[in-house]
Amino acid sequence: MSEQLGTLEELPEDYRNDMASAGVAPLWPMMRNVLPHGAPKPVTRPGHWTYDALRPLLLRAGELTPVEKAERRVLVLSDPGRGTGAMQATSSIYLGMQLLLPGETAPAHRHTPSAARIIVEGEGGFTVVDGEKLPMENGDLVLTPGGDWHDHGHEGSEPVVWLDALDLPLFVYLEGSYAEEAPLQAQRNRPDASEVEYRAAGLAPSRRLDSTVRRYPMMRYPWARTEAALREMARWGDDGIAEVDYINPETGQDVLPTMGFTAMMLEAGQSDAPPLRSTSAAFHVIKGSGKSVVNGEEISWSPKDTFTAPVFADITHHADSEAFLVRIHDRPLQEKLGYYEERAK
Ligand code: 1HN
Repeated sequence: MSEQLGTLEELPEDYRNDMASAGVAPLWPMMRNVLPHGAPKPVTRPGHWTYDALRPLLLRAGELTPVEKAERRVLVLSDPGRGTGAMQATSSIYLGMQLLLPGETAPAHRHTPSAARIIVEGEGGFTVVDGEKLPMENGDLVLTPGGDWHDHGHEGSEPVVWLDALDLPLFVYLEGSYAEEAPLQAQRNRPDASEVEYRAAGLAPSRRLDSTVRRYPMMRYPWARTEAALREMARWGDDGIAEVDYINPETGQDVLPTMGFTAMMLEAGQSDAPPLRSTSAAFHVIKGSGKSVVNGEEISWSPKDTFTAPVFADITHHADSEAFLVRIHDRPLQEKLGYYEERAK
């Protein structure tokens, strides 16, 4: 282990000025900022957004701002460590709560970042991704992969709300974030692939040698199937909580290149103390209530709440009633970069 490193103040002023004029700076005073010992020192702080607080604000946005003036009518969930207005909830995950009112449409666009939605409230909403109409039902996970055209519509009679998760911070950091716009898309007149090609786990359309498989073959994961799977795993599994990863049914890999989605079930009274993970995470409560402790901060959650944890957070969950949470994380990215890590507590 090296000694305490030299500081900028220790250097003569004329030398500092000459360095600045030459457009250089000494590394050693800044070294520990970018390479702390043992583990990262995240800027991200745990966040908690109750739906009780967000819902009236969203509905008010519906009165104040017509969707035409918003393109996407969204309230952004800003990381408390970065302050309100920050376009990120953790280092790698952007979160926003989006409102669409009956009869409204959000125009088609496509962009480099990928998005996924978890439906929070309301019936009759849908997203069209590359011509495929994806109904949005409570708890569903709906993907809009980077580069795919998507627009939203609403055929129901009550407000529809969903949680958007995007890998936007990463694309902004890379200076790779941009969008293109287009008119609403024509919709193919057929149910989405989750209802046709991937109706049952373990079955996929038979292919010929020369057939091509879409990169994102299934873009809607109906909640009812996730819940049924978790319930059976909880019923028959050994101790430990029931957890499932959302996967691409053709490859078995994560559903998007950088973001991963994991659903978990906690039975009433059950606790979970996962290992410290190198990923940051956002938890969305599909059903149930309970408490989580994230780096010593207690978060009491109820249905439709969202909370976050920085990288390497010490997390415990406890369910007061039977609970279902979806964890949004960046494990796919970290695995691609070769540094995903779990540390036992
Ligand atoms: C976006 O495309 C949507 O399509 C929502 O609904 C939120 C936030 C930042 C950039 C693109 C959407 C977004 C977004």
